[in-house]
Amino acid sequence: MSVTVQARPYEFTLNPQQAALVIIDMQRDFVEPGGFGDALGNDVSQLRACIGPIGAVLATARAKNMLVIHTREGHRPDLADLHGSKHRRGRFATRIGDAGPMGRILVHGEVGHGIIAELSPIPGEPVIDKPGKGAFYATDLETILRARGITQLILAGVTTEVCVHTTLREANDRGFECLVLEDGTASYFPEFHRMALEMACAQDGIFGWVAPGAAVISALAHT
Ligand code: C5J
Repeated sequence: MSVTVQARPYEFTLNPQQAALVIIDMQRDFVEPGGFGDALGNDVSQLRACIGPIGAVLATARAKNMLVIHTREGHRPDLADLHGSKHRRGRFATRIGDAGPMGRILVHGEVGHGIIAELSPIPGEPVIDKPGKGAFYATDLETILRARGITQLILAGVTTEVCVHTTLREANDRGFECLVLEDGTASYFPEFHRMALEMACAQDGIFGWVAPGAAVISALAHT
């Protein structure tokens, strides 16, 4: 049974059986002091605003038995999957793979690489480890989605204009219908967040739809 989500630029017809909630990179390395985001000179407190709204949609998705997928950006301990171009970029004192207060920055298995406690995956929810910004690049995400018959994605996480937008674009080109949670995403730069959302739904939905978490929750209440 499909339901209608009040969204921009117009209503989104959501079919919960064919939809997945994809929560992107809600890792300590981006959200907490001492991680990758902090090492790049960002005010990581900017990202906390999206935790509550994501948690609310996550609870509803679980209650409605929707597929929930989590992603984590990071690299193998030997950094063999880290492009030199990504490793070298920027003039920062701390780089990917260097030791920090939460372990080696953006490295699998380190404390900082983990998803924040508030949004921890539960058994049965696939966790996708991705070396790039987009969740489709060099991962099995598309295989998992196709195997479950998923055609629609509700995108949440951080950061709006980087990993969320890259994933949105990848998904759009692969034929998935995407809705971005406007309060379930965040950026270190509020104006980038706002513009990334505008870009997502400009031109009558060039990449998809944008809606607050409450609109998704209220639509799912009818299922
Ligand atoms: C960044 C991400 N910003 N998850 N990663 O490097 O958006």
